[in-house]
Amino acid sequence: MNKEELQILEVCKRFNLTGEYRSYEVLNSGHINTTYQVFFFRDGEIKDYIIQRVNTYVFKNPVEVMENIALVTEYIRAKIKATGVTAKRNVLHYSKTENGDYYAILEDGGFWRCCRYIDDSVSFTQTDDLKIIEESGKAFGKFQVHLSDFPVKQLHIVIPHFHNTVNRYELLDTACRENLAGRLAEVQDVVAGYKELEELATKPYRLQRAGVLPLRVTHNDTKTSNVLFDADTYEYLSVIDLDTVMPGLVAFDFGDAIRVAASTVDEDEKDLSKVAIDLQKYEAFTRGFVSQLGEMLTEDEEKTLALGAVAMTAECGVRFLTDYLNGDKYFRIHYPEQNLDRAKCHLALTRDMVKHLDEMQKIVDKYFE
Ligand code: GN1
Ligand code: MG
Repeated sequence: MNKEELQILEVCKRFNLTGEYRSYEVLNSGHINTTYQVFFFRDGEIKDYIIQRVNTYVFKNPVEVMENIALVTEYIRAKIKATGVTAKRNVLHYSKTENGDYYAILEDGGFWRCCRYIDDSVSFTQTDDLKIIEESGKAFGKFQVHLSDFPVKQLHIVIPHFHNTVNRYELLDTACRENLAGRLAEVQDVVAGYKELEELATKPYRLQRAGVLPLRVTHNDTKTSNVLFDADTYEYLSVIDLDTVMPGLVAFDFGDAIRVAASTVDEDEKDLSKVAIDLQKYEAFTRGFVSQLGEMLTEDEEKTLALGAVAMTAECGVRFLTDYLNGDKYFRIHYPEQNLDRAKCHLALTRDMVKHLDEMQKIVDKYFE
C-alpha cells in the first residue's frame, strides 16, 4: 500500500466505515479539494463513499464549512421527506466520526470529510445533451426553492467577498501592481480586455449593494459537474459540492451555471475561435431552472438573470488571471499555462455573451411568462 492509500484508510477508520476495503480512485474534476472514491465490500455488495481532503488554504475555517453543509443538507432532507418520499438519493449524506463531528483531522493537520456515494449516479463536466442540461437547470432551480425560506443569517461566510465582483477586480489590480510571478508583460492585453468589461460585469453586485437585488441562500459554484444524475434516466438527483453555500444572488447561481453548461467549449479551450455561448444549451438550462422557481423571484431578479452570466464568466476569468499573475496559488493546474488559458477562454466567452445579452434575457423572459 502506498502512503496515499494508507492515509485514505486512516480516514475511513475515523468515519467508522465498515466492511472489507477494496480499492480507491482519485476523482480529478475539482480545482480546490482533493477527492477520492473508496470502495468497501459489505453484505454481499460494494458500498462506496466519497472522501475529501478540504483545501484549508482556500477554506480558512473548514469547521464552519461543515457546519453550513450540515445545516443545509438537513434542511433539504426535511423538505423532501415532508413530501412523503425518501431523500436518500436527492441530498448528500455526510458521515460523522465517533466524536459526532462531520470531519476528521489527521496527524499531519489534514482536514477530511466523508459522504455516501449516491447509488447509480453520474456527473458530467460538460455535455451537449440538451435534456441533461435542462435537468441540471432543474436541479439548481430546485435547490433555490428548497432553501428559499432558510434563515440566511445562520450561515457562516466561509469565503468573504466570494462573488464580490468589484473586489475581484480590485484583487486583479493588486496582482498587476505586485506582479509576483513576473508575468504581467505577457498578459497586458488580457487584463485590458477584462477592464473593458468591468462596468457591466460588476453591475449585479452593485445592484445588490444598492438594495435593488436581494440576497438569498445560493450555491455559488453551480458548474455542471456539481449535479448528479440518475445513471439510467439522466434525471437529476441532487446538487453536490456545498462548500460555498452562502448568501448570494440568484443571478450568480444562474450565471455561473451558464458559464459552463452553455459554453461551446471546456473551461480552458486554447482555440478561441471555438469559444461561444450556445443559445440552444442556454435555453435548455433556462427552461429547467425557471420551471422550478414559480413566483419566487422579484421582477428585478428576473430581469438580471442573463446579466448574471456575464458577471460570473468575467469574474471567474478575472480570478484565473489573478491567480496566474500571483503564481498559481489558488486553482489546481495540470500544466503551467492553464490559468492563463482559462482566463483567455473566459474573456472570449464573456465577450460573446455581451454580444447576445438581449437575446439571452429574452429567452429568460419567455419562460417567466
Ligand atoms: C473552483 O473546485 P471547484 O471546481 O469546485 C472554485 C469556483 C470556480 C471553479 C472554476 C471555492 O471550484 O469558484 O468557479 O473552480 N471554487 C472555489 O471551475 O474557489
Ligand atoms: Mg466547488
